[in-house]
Amino acid sequence: MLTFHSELTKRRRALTELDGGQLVTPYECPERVDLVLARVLESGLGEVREPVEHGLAPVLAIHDRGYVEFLERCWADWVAAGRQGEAIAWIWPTRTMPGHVIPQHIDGRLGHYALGADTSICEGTFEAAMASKDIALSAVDHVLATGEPAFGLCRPPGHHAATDQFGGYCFFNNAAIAAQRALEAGRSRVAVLDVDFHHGNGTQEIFYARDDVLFLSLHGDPLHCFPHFLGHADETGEGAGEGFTVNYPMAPGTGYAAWVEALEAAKARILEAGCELLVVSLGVDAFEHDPISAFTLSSDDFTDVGRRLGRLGLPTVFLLEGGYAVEEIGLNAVNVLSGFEQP
Ligand code: OKP
Ligand code: ZN
Repeated sequence: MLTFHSELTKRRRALTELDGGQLVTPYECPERVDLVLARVLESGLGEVREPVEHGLAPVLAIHDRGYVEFLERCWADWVAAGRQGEAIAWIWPTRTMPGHVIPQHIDGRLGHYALGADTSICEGTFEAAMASKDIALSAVDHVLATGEPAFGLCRPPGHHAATDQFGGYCFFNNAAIAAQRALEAGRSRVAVLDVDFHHGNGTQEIFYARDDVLFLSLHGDPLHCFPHFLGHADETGEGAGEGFTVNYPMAPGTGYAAWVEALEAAKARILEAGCELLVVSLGVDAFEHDPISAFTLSSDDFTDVGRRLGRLGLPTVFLLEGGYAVEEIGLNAVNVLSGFEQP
């Protein structure tokens, strides 16, 4: 299958992540892209292509305009405020102080548009996020045009990004942007299957009231795992979207036997709903040695995941989300893709 890749994704090279009370070097680092690309080339998966620029229109089909403008200007505003470190949100609207006006000050704007403090904004973040969504769009365009599968080597990831919030290393919701693209190309229903260890809160929020996108997520139970405030099994959609959000939260320590049962249940729902295209939010942080996750999938299990997805027989676009065991990120991601091609 084709891989879409761009060096521009590496324009984001954040230096700080607030993690356990310390500023650490971010887990979501540009080297992840090089390592996955190296494995794609080594495995002979197929041709690697540059994405086509798609501009902002497909972003604005999903995200709030004020949010997009905030992301575009954030770094300049932060520097203009005389700040030394990277832009990190530290005050939020809360239950007791909800706020009804978007602040003007960069600190207030950061809190308004951030869902957590884990994700610093640095120079180049907007450009990398633009490249990442162009990769997703080019990959889904290829699937739409040919019916053949494609892999978008997206970075930064997207599934935590909501209509007007960034966080969890995500800025633009690549999977949501790709799903919307498929609808606009005439597909009547699209499935977004999120196999990243973390719940895809952004994708869920974006499509929660809609029945044209079926969102399904296999993830660490939010009682114990990031993002903590969304992803429970009783969140099933609202209004027309009732029944079109499906969550499979699983306890930390969950292994492949239980995980794959959830995967098969998700596959059955995708077929039942008559989805015409599959977007896979492909995080490989369910891996046993992932440093920030808690499932125990092996590298061979990822091959089996791909094989099982291949048996769905749907036009499929894979978009990279998480995966922080950098030694094995290439192996694990490409195992899914290779497994898909040998059902
Ligand atoms: C992004 B993706 C704080 C720990 C929490 C957020 C995890 C984001 C995961 N340093 N960090 O879903 O792989
Ligand atoms: Zn993740």
